[in-house]
Amino acid sequence: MIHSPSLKGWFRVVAGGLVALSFPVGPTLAVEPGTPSGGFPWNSSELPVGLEALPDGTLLVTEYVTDSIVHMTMTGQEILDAPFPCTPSDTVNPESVLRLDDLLYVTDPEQGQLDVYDAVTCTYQESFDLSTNVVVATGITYQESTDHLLIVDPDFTGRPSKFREYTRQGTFVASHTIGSDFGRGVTFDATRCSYWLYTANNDRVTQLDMSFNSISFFRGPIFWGFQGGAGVAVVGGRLFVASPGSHRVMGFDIAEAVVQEGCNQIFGDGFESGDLSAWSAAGP
Ligand SMILES: [Ca+2]
Repeated sequence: MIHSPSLKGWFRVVAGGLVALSFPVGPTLAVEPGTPSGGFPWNSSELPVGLEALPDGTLLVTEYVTDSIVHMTMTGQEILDAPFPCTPSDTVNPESVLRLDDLLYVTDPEQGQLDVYDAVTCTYQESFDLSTNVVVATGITYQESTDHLLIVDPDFTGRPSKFREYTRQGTFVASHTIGSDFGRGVTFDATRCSYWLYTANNDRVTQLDMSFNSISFFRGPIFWGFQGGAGVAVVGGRLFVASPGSHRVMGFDIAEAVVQEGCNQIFGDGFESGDLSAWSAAGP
């Protein structure tokens, strides 16, 4: 048995000749997770910070300077017929944004709040006080299995960084340790049943399982020559990371990233409420 790279197949020497045993189906297309792919420059003097992927594959982006939220395509073209840009009136510096149903949740680290707005009109609804349980609110995402919010808290007081878990009504539930690095942007990736977390001190994009354990990582925008990283969002097989200092949103290929188990089974069994205990009792 010999392998011939030039012929891209396996052969056996038979009676002095070569007989093909098998050929790969098509060319090898696997791309290492974390390979730059797509992305776009930010076409203004604004600094893109928070990213949120909407179901139609467009992005909400929070901007420093004017502190607005804009609505973009994956190529960076603003969607002019949507009711954006939105200027979240109760937020000093909108760090990250999450859209759930008809609401926008915007972290407001300056005021120690999570501000809630109407997702269509941008009208202010209410604020949840985070100061009791969160030192600094950076990223935010949504945990489908529990119907809860997860807020990244890098802490900065010498203790490990945490996810702070809240209900959608703003009630604190629990803290989950996610390590000693400076956590910033985060997103839940339903396709891979994982979280993706950008940590600013080491410029890493880390994939976490549903128990918040690190399972893989790749290098972020700084490694590729850009200045800083912040929010993250997943659209299909691509993960975007905002690089505020370079006025850019970078894209990374994650099509070959590990797919964790646990999410599809839950929803496939009809427990859309995410009742994990019910699922465990019933079995897959
Ligand atoms: Ca506020």
